[in-house]
Amino acid sequence: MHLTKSKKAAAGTLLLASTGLLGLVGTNADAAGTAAGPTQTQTHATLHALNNAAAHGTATVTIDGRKLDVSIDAARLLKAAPHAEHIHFGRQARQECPTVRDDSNADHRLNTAEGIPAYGPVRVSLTTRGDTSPDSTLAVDRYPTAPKGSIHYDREIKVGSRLARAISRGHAVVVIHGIDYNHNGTYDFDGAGASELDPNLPAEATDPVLCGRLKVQKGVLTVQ
Ligand SMILES: [Cu+2]
Repeated sequence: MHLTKSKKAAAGTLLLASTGLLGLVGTNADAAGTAAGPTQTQTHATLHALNNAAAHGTATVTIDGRKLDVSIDAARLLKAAPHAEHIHFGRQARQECPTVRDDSNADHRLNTAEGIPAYGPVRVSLTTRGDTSPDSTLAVDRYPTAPKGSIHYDREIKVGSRLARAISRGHAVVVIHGIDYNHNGTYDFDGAGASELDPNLPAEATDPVLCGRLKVQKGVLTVQ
């Protein structure tokens, strides 16, 4: 009996060891999880327009432990208006950007709520200052305002280790909000009524305009 037990234990150890090895070969970041070494993972998203917007952009998030270095460039957004921007992630979500098939009420626009099955809830509010938690999802006075229609955002943000791991595995999505449907140069209720998130805000202020999944960049640490 004792022999069987120890054999089992040995087999278990072997299995663990080989799993660890696989991890090392697969993704450097996760295998080294506990190490405090210089293990960074870089993720990158091409931001594509939603809701027939003309906007475009890119996002880069470098993960180092629990530290995120977030950098976003976007253009052709509504000028001089706040653009809420977030990192969305949901374990149950499809972990991608929504499509027209997510327009569940068939009103020919995707609001933020309709996108949640695709990109999940807000996990990080990419504010310019102060709190970056989901509490700041609609903190319109602390988001980039795109003075010339473009955003250049850079901020270092600390998050929980589980979220950091999810982002470093390529499961998170960057979403920028705010779209001037009726092209009158401002967010107003004539464009698409009230926001489903806050009836005091026009839907134009909260509907998603740009979206991209943060894909893991392989080989960025390779020395040539
Ligand atoms: Cu968002």
